[in-house]
Parts: sequence; structure tokens; C-alpha cells
Amino acid sequence: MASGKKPLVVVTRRLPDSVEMRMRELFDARLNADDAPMSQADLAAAVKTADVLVPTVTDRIDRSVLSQSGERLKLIANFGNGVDNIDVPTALQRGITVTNTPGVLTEDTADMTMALILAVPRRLTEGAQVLTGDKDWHGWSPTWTLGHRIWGKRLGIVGMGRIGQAVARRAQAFGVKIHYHDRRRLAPQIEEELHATFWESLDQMLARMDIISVNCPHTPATFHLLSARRLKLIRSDAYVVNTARGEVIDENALARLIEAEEIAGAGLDVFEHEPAVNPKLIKLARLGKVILLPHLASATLEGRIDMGEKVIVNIRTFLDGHRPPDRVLPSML
Ligand code: 8YV
Repeated sequence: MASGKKPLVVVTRRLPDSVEMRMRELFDARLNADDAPMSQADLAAAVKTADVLVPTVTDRIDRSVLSQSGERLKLIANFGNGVDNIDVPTALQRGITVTNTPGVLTEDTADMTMALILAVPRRLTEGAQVLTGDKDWHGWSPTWTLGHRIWGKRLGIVGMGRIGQAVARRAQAFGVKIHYHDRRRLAPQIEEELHATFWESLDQMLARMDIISVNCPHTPATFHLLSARRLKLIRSDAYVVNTARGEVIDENALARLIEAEEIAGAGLDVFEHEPAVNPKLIKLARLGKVILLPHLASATLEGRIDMGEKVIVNIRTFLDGHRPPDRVLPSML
């Protein structure tokens, strides 16, 4: 980049106005006013000339895109926490730094996880649809639309990072017993604070829980972590909630098991082949067995602004010649 010239920052999707305004002030920001997702060819063209690329979960920054990156591209500042949309090892090999936006979407994602944990067993969407559907409501009945109690149930959290812990804090307030599985055990004082029981064996935990919440990132090690074999271990009266990444669950197997009434239901905010949604899941949603949300867990205006600010801090720190605060390191993958 020639000195005195503002760096060319290509942002792949429309961001909140205040974030875009700040980006225009600071950078030669190429924004996406109509918010149409960029094709692989558009992304390849962008990385040829940009100094910084700001992608989102909808952009696949794969080896083929990265192989076309120009000399100038030194930073990919992801607008998002998960970086499974980026071939990080290839980027790092090419000397490109990758950053993300951890921390600022924890509470929003945990809120939505808790909403699904409540909504699925208590049949919230089914109930809400009664009053706006084709049929008339004839009033209260003691045995109609009965769900299941949340209080006293066992919640198994798969992935006890920031979001998993924030879910545990909320669930505790609902009288839920916290269990978790993670690559690493929490520090004893955090386990104590959350009254959380650690399971080294994911298989054993899955077989004993009433509700399972997936809160781990999607990495090569967690792809289909909830495989068909493991899903079969889950009790037939248990529910599965996923606000992390669709790829962590074998979605076809989950749909099959819910259809066969071998798992009671699911609340899913993410899908294996997003934005495509498995038709079997849509059918199950129509039957009231699953609740499907369109990747909404972190969708708050406040969260998006915080994410944008993090992206800007990462870019500025990097361009000033320092280590950006949210570097993605190989050990995180
Ligand atoms: C974001 C997410 O909305 O940050 C993440 O990992 O899954 C989201 O909730 C999305 O990634 C934005 O790029």
C-alpha cells in the first residue's frame, strides 16, 4: 500500500450504518450496498486487489479463492466469531493474518439458545400458531398441548467455551442441572460457580441428558461430532438444541431419529448446508416436533455494531503494525 493512501478494505455484506460510516472515514471501504452475497468469482476478484477482506459466514474463503489473492492482501478480518468459512491454514501459509469477533455475541447467542431450550419442550411455536392458524381455538383444556417441565432437567452442554458458560448461567436460573463435555475441563472455581458436572466421555453424557445444547465451534475435529452413532445414544424423551454450526450434527440422522420418535425434538438455528434446510426438518417443524430459526442467534443490532467495532479495531491495530487483538491461531482450529 502506497503511503498516504487509505487501505482498500472490501466488506462482503452490508453492515449497520454506523459501522459502514466509520469504515468510510478510516479506509477506502468498498461496501456492498445491496447486500447480495458475493459469488466465488466475486470473492476471487476482491482478494486480488484488497488490502483487507471483511467476509462473513456466507462467504466461502477457500483455497481456490485464496490462491488468487494479490500481494496486498495481508488481513482477513472476519465479521463473525466462527471462522469455518475460511481456510485458515492456507491463509496463514500465504502470510495472511486472520481475525474474528469473539466475546461480543456471547450473550445474544446464549439468550437464543435458552429461548430454544424453553420453546421446544414447552411447544411454544405450536401454541403461538394456534391463534393465528386456520382452525378456531375452543378454549383451555387440561390435557391439550402439554409440553414438558424444564425445572429439574439435566442439560448437557457440548462445548463449554464462552457461549456454553453463558448458557449454563441462564439455565441455572431455570433450575436446570448443568453437565458439560469439552476438550478441556473448566477451572474448579468456574465448575463450582456453574454447579457444572464434567463428562470426559461425550457418549456417556449424551445417554443421560434431557436436553443437549451444541455450543462448540465447527472445526475438522467437531464435524459430525454428534454422528448417527452418537445421536442413537440420546434418550427418546430428550431434546437437541443447536445454535453453533449445523455441521457439528449429522442432520439427516437427527431428522430420521426424530421422525422415528427416538429423539423427542430439536431447536435448530443453524443447518448443515445453510441456507438450504433439510426438507425432512421442515416437515418435522410443520408437525411441531422441531423449531427452526434462520441463523438468528446473534442477530441483535447491538451485537452487530459491537462486531463491526471489533473488526475495525482489528484492522486498525494490524495496519498500525501491531498484533490485532483477535488473531485466529492454528491452536484454535
Ligand atoms: C454471525 C455466527 O452472525 O459469529 C458467528 O460465528 O455464527 C453468527 O451468529 C455470523 O457469523 C456473521 O458472520
